[in-house]
Amino acid sequence: MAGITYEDFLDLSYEPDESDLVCTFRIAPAEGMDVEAAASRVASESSNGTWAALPTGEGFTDMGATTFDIRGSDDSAEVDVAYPAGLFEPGSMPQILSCIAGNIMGMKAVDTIRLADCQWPEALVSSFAGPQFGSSVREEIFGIEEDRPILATVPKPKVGLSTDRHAEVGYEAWLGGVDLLKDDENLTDQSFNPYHDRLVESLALRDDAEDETGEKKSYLINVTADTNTMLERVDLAAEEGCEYVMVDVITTGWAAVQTVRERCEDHGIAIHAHRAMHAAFDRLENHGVSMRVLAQISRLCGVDQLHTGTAGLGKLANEDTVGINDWMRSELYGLNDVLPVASGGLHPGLIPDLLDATGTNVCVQAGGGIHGHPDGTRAGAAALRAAVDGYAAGKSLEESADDSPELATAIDEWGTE
Ligand code: CAP
Ligand code: MG
Repeated sequence: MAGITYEDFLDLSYEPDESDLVCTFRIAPAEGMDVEAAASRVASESSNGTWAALPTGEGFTDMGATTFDIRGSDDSAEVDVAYPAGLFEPGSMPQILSCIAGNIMGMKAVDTIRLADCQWPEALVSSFAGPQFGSSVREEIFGIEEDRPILATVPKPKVGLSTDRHAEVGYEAWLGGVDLLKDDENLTDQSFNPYHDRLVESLALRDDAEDETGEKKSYLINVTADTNTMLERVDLAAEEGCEYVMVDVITTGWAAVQTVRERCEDHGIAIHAHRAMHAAFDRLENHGVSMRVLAQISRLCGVDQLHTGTAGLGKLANEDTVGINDWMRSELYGLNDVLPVASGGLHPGLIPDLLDATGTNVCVQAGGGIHGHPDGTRAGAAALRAAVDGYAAGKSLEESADDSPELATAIDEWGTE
């Protein structure tokens, strides 16, 4: 029977149209499957094909994708697939992902498959809100003029601190020199530290910290929840005077992120994106969805700052932090950039290596590397601040430590690696 078959999805002479979404996949074909057969199945299953030959005819518009480049062998290859614009619902990240990162991830035709990169066409990019502020949070919220990163901290232990104690830890960190207090990912609205109490108490101490230091301080509260609850939390945060909220973007889901982004614009507040669970998608190099693509999705959906790792330093595995950060700053049809957040096992002794790799237009976040300081949170924050201020002033870490006993103690405690 005539109709759509797998062969229809492979055309190595095809040149993508500028309205196409082009995706690069890394695939390992299943045993006995040659790379062309596997690659055509990727384009088929992710657009309009299936395992059986299908009738077409009247009342049918061809939304088929085309595999147009294959680099590699039957064991492992990089494959470029072009998707026609009409396949996608503009502005719907769930619909796009159901195509390009959907059934194909479990297809038996491949042993492994990774969505490694996307080139987004203008029409699709323009259908998303994109970041409201991006890296301009540094000037717009904090008015920081020096060439230094925003400094953030998350109270530790992650959960279990009472509201009073949590707010007090934040206050100490602000006084020590941190700009931004952040909730941890698994702290939302639990009985030991309810959301609304924490919001009000933390902001009261933020105001005190601003008066005492003469610097702008901010608090980003974790609003992550089901979408309706999250919107209520955003409204409360804005009413009480937050400039930011934190959303755990992968666990909460992209549709919710898009909805929260709209509500945040109503209030003019920024979104800090935490990325718990990203490693379930991106840690295995040959399978899943790369962090690079997750960062692209985050930017389109409109977060202002996003965790992208620590350039190999610290406690967590990272995928190409610097390359991802460069992409987040790259020109994308006028869409705002995203401020990268470096976090995960950071401490003051790592600052020079970190900032050499990432530059200073970032947010640096340290939890254990502040609150684990032998002299407490305020000293830990002062140590981190001395390290970044020294870096911005062109001093070595040792020179900075000469002027900061807190930094000297941090280096004694944790070293510089
Ligand atoms: C860091 C952190 C962050 C991770 C997120 C934590 O604490 O608060 O959630 O850094 O990782 O809970 O581990 P420490 P990533 O500073 O004490 O390590 O940025 O890689 O998504
Ligand atoms: Mg955390």
